[in-house]
Amino acid sequence: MAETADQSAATGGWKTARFLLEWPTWSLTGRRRPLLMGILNVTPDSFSDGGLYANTEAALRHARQLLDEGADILDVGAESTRPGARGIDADTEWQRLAPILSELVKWGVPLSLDTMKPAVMQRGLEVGVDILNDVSGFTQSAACKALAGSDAAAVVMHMQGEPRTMQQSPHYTDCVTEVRHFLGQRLQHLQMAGVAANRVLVDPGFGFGKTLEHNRALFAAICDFAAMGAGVLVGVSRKSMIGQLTGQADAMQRVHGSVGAAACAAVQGARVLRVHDVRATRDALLVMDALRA
Ligand code: HH2
Repeated sequence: MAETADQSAATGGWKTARFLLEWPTWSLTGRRRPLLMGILNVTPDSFSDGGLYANTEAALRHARQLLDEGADILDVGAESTRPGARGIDADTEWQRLAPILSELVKWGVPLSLDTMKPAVMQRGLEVGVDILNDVSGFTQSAACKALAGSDAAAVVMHMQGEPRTMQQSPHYTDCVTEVRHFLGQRLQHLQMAGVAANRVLVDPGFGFGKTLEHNRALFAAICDFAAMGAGVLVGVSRKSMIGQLTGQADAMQRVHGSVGAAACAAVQGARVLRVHDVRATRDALLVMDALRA
């Protein structure tokens, strides 16, 4: 069942549990520009900031900083999905999340939960998160059910394989077509489960079972993903593709490269940019807004 464009998150705004997130516009062209999703990893082992915000006080301080810098949405994750990561169990994941989510939900800002586990999604929904961000694309029926039984919004991401092994030998016949096919099927499935189109964004999943060439092809196709009728979220912040393109082996040194990629994604029509470095990305977007003809 096709929905009209106006009912989709691509054009009419993103309907989350508590907030309708409207897309801001570039002042010169009137076209839509992206919202910024600030990353809060409460993990000991994330690839770029593992361990920095693993205790509640440090995590909340960083959340405040992300908002002060201009984040529109906070995305909280407690399990690293970096290449090679071994998963943790749902109870461990929830123990890391519970004190942070229960506080952040009171701040009145759009709150996204980055998890692949239906049991964690369910607990997050009970606490009141607004968005479920599933890097496995709601392929588990319990994840789909948890989402459909709530008012939360969703980020549906493509991943080939699983984090532990996904970068060993990613392989596609035609990466863009295959990722688009997967996302199209997931959109259809969610719609049939009763999740309205204006709740869902898609994400090609940069770095999740992809080589640099795959990532470049997907990046060049952001406009094609946007044409699927759902808004597109782009997450490349500090990732190894930025390291490969800049020669920066240390993830903390990839800020400038990440801002360049974010600006490029914004021009191509991304609706949400998932970033570690909110201030730097925001400043770049403001300058683009002021100077682009
Ligand atoms: N990337 C990461 C985690 N979650 N979610 C979406 N939708 N898109 C992404 O590209 C994405 C994501 C990996 O980045 P990070 O959270 O910084 O690292 P780690 O998984 O090591 O915690």
